[in-house]
Amino acid sequence: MKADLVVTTRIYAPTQQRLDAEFACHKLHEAADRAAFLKKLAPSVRGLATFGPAGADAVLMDALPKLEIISNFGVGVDAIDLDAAKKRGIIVTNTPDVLNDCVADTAMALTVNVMRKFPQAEGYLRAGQWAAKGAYPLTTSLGGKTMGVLGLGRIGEAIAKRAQAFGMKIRYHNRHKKDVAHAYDADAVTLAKNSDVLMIVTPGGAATDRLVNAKVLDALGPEGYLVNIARGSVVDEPVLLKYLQEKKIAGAGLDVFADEPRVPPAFFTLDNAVLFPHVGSATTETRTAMGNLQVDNLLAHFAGKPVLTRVA
Ligand code: 8YV
Repeated sequence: MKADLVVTTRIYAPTQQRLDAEFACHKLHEAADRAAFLKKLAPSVRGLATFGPAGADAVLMDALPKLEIISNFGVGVDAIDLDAAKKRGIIVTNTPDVLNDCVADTAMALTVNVMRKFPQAEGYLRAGQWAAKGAYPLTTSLGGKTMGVLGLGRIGEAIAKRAQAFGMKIRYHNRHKKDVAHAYDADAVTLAKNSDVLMIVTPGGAATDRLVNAKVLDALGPEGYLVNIARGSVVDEPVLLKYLQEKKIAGAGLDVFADEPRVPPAFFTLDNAVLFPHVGSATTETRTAMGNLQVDNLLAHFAGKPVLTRVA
């Protein structure tokens, strides 16, 4: 008999197909009466599959007292109450590493696009302005500039490697200095001051909430660019919007926002921002690998084996 599994939200279809083949899936997002749905499943459900922003809170964990494992699709687990899971002895897994390259590619795409203004240059051509007005205005080179990586983890390292291939110098800030060749700055303000591009790669959650605030953006200054592929919560978004409007920083490349998928419309009118709809890991290959890891973690647990990628 297949084990019961609660699925919190709509997930990548091939992953859902694999889950359906292995488990008796119960879709919380399709339940007309959430409380009744959970009450019925409470005696039997030992596993839960969730997806990035849907997460899992303490109320949901309490509703499923037999829960042993929460398997997340995504590396970021800021929407899962990790303290609540720990208290209840629930294992939490995520999908690290398999997305590093794609997210790092996205980080570089934002960096190149915001500094070289390629989306605007293409718009200029498409609007017939090249012939009408002449060459597109000059932009800013990446080579020789310094990228400050805020959060030099596995994704940060993949971004640093790419930025170096573009001729950029790398600095970083982490809570603890790492054994790496890059220059270290003791805090986010100093890193921003020493960088032309501040690249946000930290996890989300309470520890990094609005870490990039007015002080950090002041340190980045009017020639500096901000790129965020981490979580919108890491930036004070209203302050960032104001700084972009008032040209207190040169520009921003953003893949993530504070209240996705709702992006404050004032961002849409900015000509110094490049905006992506959280597509960092959004390729068929990477999403397939993430989904497979999510399912494999559940299968390992239900086979009585250690999970593959447990969140510390
Ligand atoms: C996903 C991400 O798009 O892995 C993450 O933490 O932010 C992205 O790769 C998101 O988690 C949706 O699951």
